[in-house]
Amino acid sequence: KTEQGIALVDRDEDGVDRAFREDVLAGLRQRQKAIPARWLYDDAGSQLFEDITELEEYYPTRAETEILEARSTEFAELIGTGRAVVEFGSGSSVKTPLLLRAIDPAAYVPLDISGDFLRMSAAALAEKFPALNVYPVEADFMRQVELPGEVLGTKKLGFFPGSTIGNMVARTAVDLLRSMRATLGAEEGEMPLLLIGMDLVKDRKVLEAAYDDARGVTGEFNLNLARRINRELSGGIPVDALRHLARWNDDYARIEMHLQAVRDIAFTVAGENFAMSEGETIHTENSHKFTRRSANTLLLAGGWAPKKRWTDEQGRFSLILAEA
Ligand code: AVJ
Repeated sequence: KTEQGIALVDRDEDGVDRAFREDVLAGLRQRQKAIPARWLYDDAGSQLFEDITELEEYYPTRAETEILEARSTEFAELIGTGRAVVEFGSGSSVKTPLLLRAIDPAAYVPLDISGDFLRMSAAALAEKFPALNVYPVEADFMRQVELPGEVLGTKKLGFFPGSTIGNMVARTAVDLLRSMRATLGAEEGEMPLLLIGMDLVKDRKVLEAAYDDARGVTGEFNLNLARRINRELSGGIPVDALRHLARWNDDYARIEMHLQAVRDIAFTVAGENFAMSEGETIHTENSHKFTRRSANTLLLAGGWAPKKRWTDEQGRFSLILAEA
């Protein structure tokens, strides 16, 4: 059964997400304009990302799905049954069922900032697993989240697939990993587990193609952020004057997405004036790639001890089981 989600997003009298407005305004005031990647995922952005996962060039979803399909017996052995699966982000129609079928959990709790998308995917999942208790929670999981009373006292498995952790700089990723520990009851001595996907460093051409596909879907995903700002923050960004840019930053081991001005532009957002000269960019996303060691180091810094690691056949992507 599907319980009503709990709305925890802070909106002002006009329904504007306060955190979104503050992040956008602060980001546009910087010399290198930058907006945190999580704002790419409104309902339209989440849908576009689902489209990205089906692209030929975008290998991470297929690679991670391959691991989930191949290792179900090992998951059952190492994780066991009867846990409450807490997914950080509302589940995809492909990956989450693979995990749930492997470990037969007591409950499934998807956490997502995007309420409509959350309820849609939770409903689809509840239909696939009629006997499973599904408790969607609309929340920003960067902070500690209070889980529904129904799963208190049940051992937790956190599930954070997709290498979403790669969207964060190390400092933020560590904060998130620690919040997850708290959300999952580590401080109450519950010894939660975490199953986390982390994409791996590889050939630059493969990486850049994955984030700049021939059909331009990733470009639409990136430009949707500008459209969202115009829609939700009474913005006047001339979207036609921006182009999608994806490039590998070798020093930081990450793919960066930017929106680049193709001419000088001036616009307002939420009543504030901004300008960009030709060639200037808004940095919209980082997608960090890991090595075995850098992945382990990050997890340890966040309070998680890696226990087991799997990769796909081609060694492109890793899935790591860690314990608090
Ligand atoms: C959702 C973070 C896994 O970084 O690969 C895909 C987002 N951005 N194409 C990624 C994304 C552009 C994606 N994650």
